[in-house]
Amino acid sequence: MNASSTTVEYLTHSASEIEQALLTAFPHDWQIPHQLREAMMYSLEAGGKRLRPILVLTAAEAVHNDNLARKAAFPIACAIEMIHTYSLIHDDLPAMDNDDYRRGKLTNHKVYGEAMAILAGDGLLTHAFYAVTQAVKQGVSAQVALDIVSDLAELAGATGMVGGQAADILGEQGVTSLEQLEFIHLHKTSDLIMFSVTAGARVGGASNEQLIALQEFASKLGLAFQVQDDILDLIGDEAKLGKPTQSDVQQQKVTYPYLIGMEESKALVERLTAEAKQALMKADLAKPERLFAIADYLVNRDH
Ligand code: GRG
Repeated sequence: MNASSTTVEYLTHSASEIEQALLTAFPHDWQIPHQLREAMMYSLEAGGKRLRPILVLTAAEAVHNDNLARKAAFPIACAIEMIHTYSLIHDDLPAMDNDDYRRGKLTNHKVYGEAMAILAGDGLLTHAFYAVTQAVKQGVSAQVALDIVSDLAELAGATGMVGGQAADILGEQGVTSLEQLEFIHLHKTSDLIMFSVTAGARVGGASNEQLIALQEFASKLGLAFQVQDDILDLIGDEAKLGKPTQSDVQQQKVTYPYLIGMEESKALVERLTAEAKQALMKADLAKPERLFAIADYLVNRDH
């Protein structure tokens, strides 16, 4: 991929590289019950933007401008996509959102049944930690791999995404304040984005100052991504401005447009993206252009 390729070309190319890598995530000679392997691969191969793994690769290259850092980051890119995929499988279960479709395909439990869908999620979650350890074979130091394992547990687990999901479920009876909503989004969505940027930066050999600036970038970007997601959901539901749709009411779904209105939400996405880009400037990176472009792309995305 040369430096002049467009952002869409870059994202498409990176997504297909990640999809290739995911195909060999579970070696073919491993003894895995056939249906479990199929259920895990069904969701891993179901598409999606691959945003989180792309951020891992792009952050590594941004800090250390060569192809080696990017290459070494692949196992970690696969790991975060496994975590993201498991969270979607579990989120779609009858006990949670009870969804029939995801990424235009039947949800995992609709195809393989609830028990196998739970196990497919469990298998992906556990394997993600194995995947991180494989980065050592690509030249990542054991200390950096250990730091990444620790970040992953913190940001994906009870203090991170799982905690955000729990707060969301517990708050369904009445999320009324922006603070509550921000807590949910920061953990449910931003934390995996935080992990991706931080892990890539660690692989690239970021200094402490760079890590701090990149983490500020990630937290603003993650929140902007979620507010934009809320906006797109509402547009997709042919919603009325600033009012909950019928399905929002049924699911008691409280979103940014619901709490602050559509125009305010759009302004918030713009503001958070601008702040994210300011933080990126502070990081003083070797090759920041792709990260800037991803921030712009996300704010303008329509799906
Ligand atoms: C079940 C532990 C557990 C957590 C679930 C991911 C999640 C937490 C819930 C899914 C619902 C949701 C809208 C979460 C917000 C994060 C988000 C916008 C997920 C969708 O991510 P995209 O847009 O999806 O990157 P693709 O399909 O492109 O990968």
